[in-house]
Amino acid sequence: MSDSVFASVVQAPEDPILGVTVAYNKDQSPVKLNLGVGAYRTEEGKPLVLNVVRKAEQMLVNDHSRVKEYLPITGLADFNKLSAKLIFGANSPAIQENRVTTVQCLSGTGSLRVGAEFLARHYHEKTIYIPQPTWGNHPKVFTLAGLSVKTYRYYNPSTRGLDFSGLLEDLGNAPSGAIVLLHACAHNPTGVDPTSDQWEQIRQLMRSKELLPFFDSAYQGFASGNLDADAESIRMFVADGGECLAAQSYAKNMGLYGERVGAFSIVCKTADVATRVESQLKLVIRPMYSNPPIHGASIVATILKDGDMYTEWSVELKAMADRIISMRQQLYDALCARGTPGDWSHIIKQIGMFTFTGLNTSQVAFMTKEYHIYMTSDGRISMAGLSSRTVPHLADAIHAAVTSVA
Ligand code: PLA
Repeated sequence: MSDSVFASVVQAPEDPILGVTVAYNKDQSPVKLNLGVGAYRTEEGKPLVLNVVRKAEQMLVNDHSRVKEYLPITGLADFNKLSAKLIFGANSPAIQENRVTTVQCLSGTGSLRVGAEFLARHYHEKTIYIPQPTWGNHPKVFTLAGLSVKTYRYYNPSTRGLDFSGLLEDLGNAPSGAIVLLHACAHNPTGVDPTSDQWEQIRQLMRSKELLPFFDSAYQGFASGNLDADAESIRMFVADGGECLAAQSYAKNMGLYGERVGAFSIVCKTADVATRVESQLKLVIRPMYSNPPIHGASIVATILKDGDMYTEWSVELKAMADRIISMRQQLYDALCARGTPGDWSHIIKQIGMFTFTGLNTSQVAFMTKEYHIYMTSDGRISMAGLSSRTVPHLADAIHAAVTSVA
């Protein structure tokens, strides 16, 4: 037999985030703990399907008038309208003036990719500034779409807080028109968000320099437990009448991870521009995956359009957010109780799904080897994967890592 025509293909490394789950799955230890990927778990350590999602699915299954036809290229129309309302606000003038175009995409990642492909084709400035650090997939998505990626300062490791002056300086030095990727809330991986005042300063600077905001909203409702509060940053940018882009994911806030349901919106200056923009988004999507899947979007639309189900969702969402916040407190208390050297107050100060612990690569490797705790090598842990039962084990591991590994 002759060699494979692919014989020269080299083995690729695992993904820095999803590869953590691959390693976790291979571990036979009964105490193993996966704090890598940001996926919500219950106090019992189980994945959660929201009650309201089960209910919506039941309604969909029982409705025999529903068929499995292709959706339009832009997805489910109801879903798109409701998604825009969810993120921009029920009374958003931009929506009322028909200046917003929203297309259903494959969760947050697909929304970012469609948006990036559109910008690469139709926007004059091809440079996108992303925060340093950011979600590991951002640079890959934007580069593959044809944009050129640069970073702006975001996080100061010594304060474990926002490097606000660095951020303003770097955006101030960006070329006029450059695209700027902003995490709408619950910044991943740092858990550090600007305050409202800081957002306002960022907005003023960006508008004065004509920088184009591209919001990644993967955690609406997960940061504060309140859907409106978590959209405040985006709404500030829409309220000034300027243009902006937004990628929405329902993976975390509705627990629809594997359904791959999300939305991409562009807020334009006029309805006429929005119509033409949408026509071009269709040309981006059609050769990529033709049209999006129907099931997840139907679940979301069912919940968003019914007042009672919407309320039920927001209660369940708040419960998830609250459980994460209580895990922060429990972990912080457990480290204090152990007298673990260092200041751990960032655990309770940071926002959203993750804690950026400050543990280094060697300490992370130690915790995985000795304690079977899996996390990304940058020291990020998913608080959503933790429970009262597993906090002591994690605290023991952190204590041992900090006291024995430099
Ligand atoms: N944007 C940010 C900032 C994210 O953190 C994630 C997911 C996404 C977009 C994309 O999510 P979606 O495509 O599933 O909607 N980040 C996860 C998972 C939760 C991942 O890496 O894919 C994470 O662990 O960082």
